[in-house]
Amino acid sequence: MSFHQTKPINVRKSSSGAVFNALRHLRSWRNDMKSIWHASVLVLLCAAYLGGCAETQDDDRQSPVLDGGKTIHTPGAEQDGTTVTVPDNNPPAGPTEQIPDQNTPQEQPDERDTKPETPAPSIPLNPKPDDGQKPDDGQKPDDGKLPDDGKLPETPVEVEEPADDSPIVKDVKGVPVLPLTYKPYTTLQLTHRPAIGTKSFTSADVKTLIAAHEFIITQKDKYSKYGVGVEESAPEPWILREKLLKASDPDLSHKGKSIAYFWQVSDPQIIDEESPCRMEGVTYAPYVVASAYRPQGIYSTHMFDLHLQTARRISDLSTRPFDFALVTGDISDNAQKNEHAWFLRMMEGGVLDPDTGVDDDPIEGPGNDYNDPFYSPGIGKIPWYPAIGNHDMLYMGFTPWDEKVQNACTGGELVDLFDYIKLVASHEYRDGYQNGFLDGSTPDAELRTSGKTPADPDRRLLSKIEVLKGFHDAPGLPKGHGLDPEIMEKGWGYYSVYPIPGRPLRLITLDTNSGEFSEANMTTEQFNWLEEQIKDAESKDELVIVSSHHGTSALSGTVTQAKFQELLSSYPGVILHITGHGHFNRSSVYQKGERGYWEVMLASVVDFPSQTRIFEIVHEGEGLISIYITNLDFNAPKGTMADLALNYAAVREFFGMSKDPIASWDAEKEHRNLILRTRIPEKVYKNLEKYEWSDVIESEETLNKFVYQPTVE
Ligand SMILES: [Ca+2]
Ligand SMILES: [Ca+2]
Ligand SMILES: [Ca+2]
Repeated sequence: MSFHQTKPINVRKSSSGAVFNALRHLRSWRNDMKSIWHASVLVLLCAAYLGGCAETQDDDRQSPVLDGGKTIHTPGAEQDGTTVTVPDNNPPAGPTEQIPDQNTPQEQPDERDTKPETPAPSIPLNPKPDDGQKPDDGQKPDDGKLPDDGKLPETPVEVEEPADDSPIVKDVKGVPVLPLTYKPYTTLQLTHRPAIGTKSFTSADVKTLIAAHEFIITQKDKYSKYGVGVEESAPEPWILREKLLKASDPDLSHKGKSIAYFWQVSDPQIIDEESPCRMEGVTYAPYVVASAYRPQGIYSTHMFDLHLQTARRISDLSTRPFDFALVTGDISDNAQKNEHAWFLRMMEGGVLDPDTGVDDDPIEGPGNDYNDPFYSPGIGKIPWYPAIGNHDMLYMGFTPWDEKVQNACTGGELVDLFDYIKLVASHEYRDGYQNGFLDGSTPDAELRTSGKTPADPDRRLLSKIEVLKGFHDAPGLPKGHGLDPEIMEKGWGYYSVYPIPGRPLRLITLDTNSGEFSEANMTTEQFNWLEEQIKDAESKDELVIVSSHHGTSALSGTVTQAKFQELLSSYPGVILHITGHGHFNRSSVYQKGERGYWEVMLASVVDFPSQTRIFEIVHEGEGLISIYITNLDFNAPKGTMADLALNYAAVREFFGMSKDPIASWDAEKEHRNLILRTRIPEKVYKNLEKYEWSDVIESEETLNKFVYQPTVE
């Protein structure tokens, strides 16, 4: 293997406590822009590469978004959960209002807190010797095997603990399985932080080189020299958030019952880097839009597979497996048939060859480069429920496609599709921008902005209905994955299910795609359906969680953000809205009087910090609910391709994705590992009490008890 290994280095701690202020950065961003046209291109790339701008822009990522592809407007005040920032078109809530109108759930300033927020104590609900080991009862409730396909390996493989943390190397019938670390860990044990600089080059030196374009993002051979990548960092204990409680609420009864234990993964954006209709060429444009290029993109399948393996191992090691999994959209980067197929193959389990066009082996031999086949163990028997995202159905996630785009994607000529984007096509600087792709025959996947590439009919872009049917017909559990054929026939992917059969917990999955641009929209028809679902749940005293690809802040159109939030909070059995799309972690609360719920957004798989998360809903007794949220980094041994991908993902943050990636990452800690508290009505918890639930709180008893020794250099 010829990896440019980025070694962990010591980085001076950046000033912590950076206050998010979207508006301030928006203004500075405006000042920095050299032309409206340049802004337009950034906009397109933002949409194309991030899943959309409004939701992707945190404090450091502000840029405008296209409105219906025609005009430019500033994004809504993004939910950063720390400071309420309000752009001009969204006046701030009046002092007497409790609902920030048009502003997605924002955590209110501390003075509104009814209870102080403190690091969550570890609650020993079922005290047992804390030896960091799971009881070895040899009784795995789920061996993770699918019933009859015979494809899956024995899991987990029992191996002797190695002296060091060398990876478990396995293969299935000669096809390599991407290795995991010997021991599992969550971010309660270990995190990865962006790093820049070495003894020879300070972080300031390297930033100067980047600003002067003397160090550009495609120069992978310089990453190690300049010390850009990740370093191992401190564990992150849960932060307790009790904004929805009243001071009069009783304390924990310590009689917790685990109602639901599930995994969320979002925005893997599986990439066929050899596809000729990609936009990597803009990296070399006059203004060097470095974010158009993802150095980690060639490893997108590795990143997703490692996340899948990491989560599944934890499920297997828990007292009970995950009840279900949520896949909150953007499973492909460009809606291509092969990208979808790779995702579905990894979910199912089996051999995956992430190569397209002609068969390449850029580094001779198996299992040593991004285009080599590998064996994915799959998600096993964990039932999974998808929410469709904009990248699953639009060209590069931001615009409907036509025959011209389709032909460009499946053809062998590099066709410059910037001509196709009207906003850009006529501008004087147009010639500097072009499509580009990565050469899958070269060890470092070199960027090509001209010439031909071997064509591949599997690069065909899928229609929305094809994507929905792909989810519906995918193997694994449950049959149909929740999708409602009747609603699908109308072109929509929303549905409502009981994810734990026979239990009064309802999952409502929304289809927030406008179909016209990257941002969200909701038809009146879907809104009315949602209202019916919520009323039905209320009549049956059920607990409700909502999932969707887009967060509320991305919602525009007839169904306003306020109207949507008002509906979700109309029934206090709705406790949680789970989203993706933004490529960062955020938490916010919507509160109106006695009512309210939490909205939580998960980072993406494809971009730094590349995390998934485990939720656990615990009924603490008497209607008090704790929602445990624990983020996962994929457990990749050092030096493996997935580990390299995480380093590369962090590198990209230093090339224009964030003004200060380290400070942003530190600040985001407030939205990663959390315990969210809320209350549910008496009739709902009395209903829950009619059923038997596990009294093992997996977050406490399993996740918090992993023992992982960080690598000592
Ligand atoms: Ca490939
Ligand atoms: Ca190829
Ligand atoms: Ca190879």
